[in-house]
Amino acid sequence: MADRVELGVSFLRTMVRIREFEQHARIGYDAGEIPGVVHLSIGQEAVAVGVCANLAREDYVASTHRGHGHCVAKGAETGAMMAELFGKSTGTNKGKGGSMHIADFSVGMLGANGVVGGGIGIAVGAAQAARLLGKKSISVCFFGDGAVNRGPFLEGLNWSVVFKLPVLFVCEDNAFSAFTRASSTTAGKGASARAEAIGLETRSVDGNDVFAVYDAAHELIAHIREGRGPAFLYAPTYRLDGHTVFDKAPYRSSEELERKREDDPVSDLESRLREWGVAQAQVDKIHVEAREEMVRAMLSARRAPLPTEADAFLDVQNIGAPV
Ligand SMILES: Cc1ncc(C[n+]2csc(CCOP(=O)(O)OP(=O)(O)O)c2C)c(N)n1
Repeated sequence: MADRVELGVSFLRTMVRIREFEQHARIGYDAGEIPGVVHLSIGQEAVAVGVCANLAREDYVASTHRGHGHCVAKGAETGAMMAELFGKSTGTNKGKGGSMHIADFSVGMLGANGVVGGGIGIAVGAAQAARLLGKKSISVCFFGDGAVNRGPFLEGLNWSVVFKLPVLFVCEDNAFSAFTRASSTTAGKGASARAEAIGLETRSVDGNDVFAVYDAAHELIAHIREGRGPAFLYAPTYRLDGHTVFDKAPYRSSEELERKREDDPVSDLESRLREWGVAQAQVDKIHVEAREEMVRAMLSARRAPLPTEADAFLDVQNIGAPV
């Protein structure tokens, strides 16, 4: 039990850091300091944390357009992430990627990306590369419910089974595909049934319960590491914010939102930890430390220099040099 408490505290720390990061990103966006589009994953933190807690640094993660949580959970440094959102040269991608394209290869984060389902091919490719290079790394691919209706889903899952690749596919079903209820655009029995039909080992769990996610991912990752092929985790959760920071989500009722707020994965975990004897002071400290970390990240992002015009021509392919 002591191990579970310790694990729960570490889950809470990462979940709160993700939430604070995103709340500060919203402040930066509202203040006009962050260019581009920002998609928040507030309410979905348990999926990122429960899965990534099972990974080693040399494992890979491919993400979605809603990728801050996956990056933090995989170990990316929040100061560099915030600077990336601000478009600054100290960012994870020297300010060229922004919120939707954060990558940090040093921790195995292969990148957020703006193409729905785009991470699937990246994760499968990374798993195939690991196989060819004789590395032990596995790949995890996070994607939304919207991606299961796109071609890369069928292609990626099929390929991974044919080649028995070390990939965990994680479908984070946050109930919406942009402004549309995902249930209204997905035919048949849904994501898990499709994965099962293709031959993947599959589990469904409550995506707001970080321990349920952790335990299921643990089992599936053991299956993958034993060389028994890819696996699929279906994790229904809920997006508490709009699709992007400027979406007020008029397509759902305030009653629905209130009901879902009562199942907030962060406060659910806090209640469980208190029942297990963790002091409120310890929980409060986690919040204070996360807030301080993100305030520091904001301050250093603000002070950091923008990239120069010449930097636009570095680290890119086939566009030639400035004249
Ligand atoms: C190939 C492609 N089609 C359409 C879009 C526009 N688009 C951006 S996000 C989004 C919804 C994606 O829903 P889901 O995969 O469930 O992820 P969520 O936004 O719910 O996290 C769409 C359709 C896109 N980015 N890429």
